[in-house]
Amino acid sequence: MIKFDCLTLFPKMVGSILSDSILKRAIENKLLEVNFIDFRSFSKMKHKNVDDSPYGGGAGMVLMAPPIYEAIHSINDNDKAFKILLTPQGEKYTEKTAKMLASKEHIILICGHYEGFDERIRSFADMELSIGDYVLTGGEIAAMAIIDSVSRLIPGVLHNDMSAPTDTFENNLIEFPQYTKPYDFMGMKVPDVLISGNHQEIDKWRQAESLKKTKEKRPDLLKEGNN
Ligand code: 6GU
Repeated sequence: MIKFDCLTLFPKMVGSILSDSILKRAIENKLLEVNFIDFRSFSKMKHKNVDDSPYGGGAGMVLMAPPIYEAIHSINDNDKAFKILLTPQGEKYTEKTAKMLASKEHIILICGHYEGFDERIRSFADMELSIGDYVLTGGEIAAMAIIDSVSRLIPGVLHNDMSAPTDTFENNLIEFPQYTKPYDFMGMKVPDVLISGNHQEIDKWRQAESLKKTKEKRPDLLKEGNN
């Protein structure tokens, strides 16, 4: 069981990934819990503002520290939770990070919006994560990516517990090619080895294809230190 508490001004957006299929079943089976906290409700400002203009001047608005601080402290056992700030300035999120997070019991995700954070918000987090080198309008899409990718690593969440270890990025490799019926699709046939019934040969072929595909598509994965 992993519990996520997601601080966001757009709870419905992040919640949309929980209403279908795998994650919905994970929640029903008590393998996963996801709560949303709209930190606007913790604003002590007249109009429930959560941002203001930057000290020193300049364009844009900056997210204020107090509503986020109060929202975090409203969560039970927040001191023991692993807190993540979602920002394009964070460490790049990979499957390795997903595995590390899958070992946690309680994760707090802090989604920013607007142009930036008050620098003091950084002191609330154990880690800052980015899902890639591009800028999103807020951390919600990153939070969805993290909740989804961590949840599928929780034992029992996927139909087949054996499927995760052969997936893309396991052992720094891309997954081998898969085929199902029909045998012949518009002249493109299933490789003979897969219908040979020889499991040793099939494993050998899959390992070789996995390596070949990785060299072609993602040679960077094969360099040491990546992923
Ligand atoms: Cl986590 N947040 C924002 N706003 N933009 C991003 C990101 C996060 N990761 C990549 N781009």
